[in-house]
Amino acid sequence: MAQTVPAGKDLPQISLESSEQTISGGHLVAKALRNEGVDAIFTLCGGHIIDIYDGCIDEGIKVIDVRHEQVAAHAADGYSRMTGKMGCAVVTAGPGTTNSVTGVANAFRAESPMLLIGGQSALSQHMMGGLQNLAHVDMLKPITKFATSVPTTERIADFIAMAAREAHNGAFGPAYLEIPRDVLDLKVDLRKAVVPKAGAYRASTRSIGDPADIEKLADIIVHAEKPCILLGQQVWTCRAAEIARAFVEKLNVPAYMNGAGRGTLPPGHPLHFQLTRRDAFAEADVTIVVGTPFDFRLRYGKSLKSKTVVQIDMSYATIGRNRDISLGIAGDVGAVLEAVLHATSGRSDNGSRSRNEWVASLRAKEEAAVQARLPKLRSDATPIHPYRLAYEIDQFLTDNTIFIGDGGDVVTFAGNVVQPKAPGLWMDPGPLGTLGVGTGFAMAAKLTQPKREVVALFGDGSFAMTGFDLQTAMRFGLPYIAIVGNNMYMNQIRCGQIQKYGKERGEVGNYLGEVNFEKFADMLGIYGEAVREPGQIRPALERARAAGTCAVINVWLDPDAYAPGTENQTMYK
Ligand SMILES: Cc1ncc(C[n+]2csc(CCOP(=O)(O)OP(=O)(O)O)c2C)c(N)n1
Ligand SMILES: [Mg+2]
Repeated sequence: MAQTVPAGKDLPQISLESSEQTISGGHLVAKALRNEGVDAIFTLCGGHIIDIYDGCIDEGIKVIDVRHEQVAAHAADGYSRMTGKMGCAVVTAGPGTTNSVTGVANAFRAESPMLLIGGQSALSQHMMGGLQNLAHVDMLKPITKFATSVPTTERIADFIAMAAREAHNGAFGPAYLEIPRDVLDLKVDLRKAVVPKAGAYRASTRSIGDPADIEKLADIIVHAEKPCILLGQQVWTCRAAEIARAFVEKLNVPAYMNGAGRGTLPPGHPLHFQLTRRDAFAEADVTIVVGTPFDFRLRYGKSLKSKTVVQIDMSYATIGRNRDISLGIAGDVGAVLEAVLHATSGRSDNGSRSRNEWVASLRAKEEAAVQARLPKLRSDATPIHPYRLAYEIDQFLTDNTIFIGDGGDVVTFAGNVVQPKAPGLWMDPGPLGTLGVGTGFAMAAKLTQPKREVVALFGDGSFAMTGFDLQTAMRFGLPYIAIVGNNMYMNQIRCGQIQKYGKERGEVGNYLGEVNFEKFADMLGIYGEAVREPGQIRPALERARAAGTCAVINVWLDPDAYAPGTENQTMYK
C-alpha cells in the first residue's frame, strides 16, 4: 500500500549534527522531497529555481528537464499515479508556472497527489514589478488542495511536509508551493531549519469509515439478488485491486471498471464485464460505486437505476453529490472492501450462489455484444477504421505493457476495445479530458516502471500539443511507442459540429492537415513508420517494439468514422 505508509520511512534520516552548519533553501527542498521518497523531479529551468537542482544533486534526485512545463506537470501527475508517491514538478516563476497550470488542473480532477514547486521573484522586491512576477498562489488555489507561498527558508521542508499532508487528505490531489528567490537561495543555520522526520509527519490514510456501516453494507450485499459493482480509479490509488478482486469473486458480483480502475480484473475473468454496463445498471437491485464520482461519466448518477445505490469513496465531499444514495462510506476503498468482505465471511450464506443466474444472463448479453462488434474490429477497410487500430493495439499489448490514451475520438474507440491485462496498466487523463497528457505520462511511466513496455495512443491533434518532449524521453533513455491515430482532424469535435451545422459549416476550426509524423521520428533519430493498410498495423508495431527506442507509428485513419460515444456526444450533456 504505497500511499498508506508515510513515504520515505526507510530512508536515512537527516543528521542535524552535520558538519556543514548552513544549508540553502534549494537543499532543504531536496531533503524534504527525499523524505517523501521522491527520486526524480520534472522541470524546466529558470533563474528562480536553480538552487533546487543543486540540492537534488546532493540528495541523488534525478533532474529530468523537459521542453515545456505542461509536460513536467503531466509527468509529475503520472509519477504519482505510478508510484503512489508525491510526483514533483519544479518550474520557474511567471510563464513557467502558467505553462504548468494545465497539468496541475488535470491532476486536480484526477485526484493525483503531485506537488508543483514554483519560483517567485524575491520577497525583497515584492510587488515592485520583478521579472516573471505574478500572483501564482491565487491562480493555483482553485485547482489544488493546497497552495501557498513559503515565508522563510527555515520552514521550507516543513511546508513540503504540510503540502504532502494536504495532498493526501481525503481524496488525493495536487499541492502548490511558491518559493521566492531570496527565500530559496538564502543559507540558514541547519539547526534552525524545521525538517520533519521522514515517516513521522503523516498519518495512515486507511480508514474504514463507520464500522456500523460496514455491517450494513455486508447485509445489503449478502441479500442482493442482482448486484453489480463499478470499480473506479481510487481502487488503483488505494492499491486495492487484489482485495477488490477477492470481493467480487467471493461474493459473485459482476464488475465494471473505469479510468485507472481498469485492469483490476483481467480480461477473460468470469466477472469482468465491459459492454453491458447499461444493462447491469438498469437491471441491478444493488449497485456499489467504488472510488469514482457521479460525474458526466455516470450522467451525474442518473445512469444508476437500482433501488439500492451504495457509494464508497476516499472523499466525504464526493459521496451523495448529484444523486441520493442508500449508503455512503468514506474511507480507503481497499480497507472498506476488505472490512465488508470480512463482515460477510461470518454469515451462514453470503448469497453468492444465488447470483449465478444473474451473472450468466449478463455474460450472455456481453458475449452477444462482443460478437456483434467483432466484424468492425477486424475490418479490412481502407482508409483504416479506428476500431481496427484499437483491436490491433489490444492484441499487441502484453501482460507487462502500460497503455496510455491521449486523444479524442481515436481514444474513445480504444477505450471500448483495449483491455489492460493487469492493474496499473491503464492511464488516461481522467475527468478533465486534457489533450496532451500522453507525452508526460509516458515519460513518467517508463521512468518509474523501467521493466515495463509503454505504449501511448495519441490523436494527431493531441500528439502535436506536447509531442516534442518525445525528445526528452529519448534524451533520458525512456523509450516508448507513440501511435498516432491520424485522421487529419480534431475529429471528436468535428463530429458534433457537423451534426449541428452541417458538413460545410461543420469543418471550421477543426482541420489539422496531412502531417507525416513519422518524419518527426526521423528528425529525432528514432524509429518511425507510416501505416495505411490495416494488415500493416501489427507488423509496424512489432518493428517499433524490436527497435527498442522511442518510436512513432503514424496510422492514417478514416476521418469519417466516429466512435458511438462521440456520435452521442454524451460527454457534453
Ligand atoms: C487541451 C484540450 N484542448 C481542447 C480539447 C477539446 N477536444 C476534445 S477532443 C478534441 C479533438 C482531438 O483531436 P485528436 O487528438 O486528433 O483526436 P481525434 O478526435 O481526432 O481522434 C478536442 C480539441 C481538450 N479536451 N483538451
Ligand atoms: Mg485527429
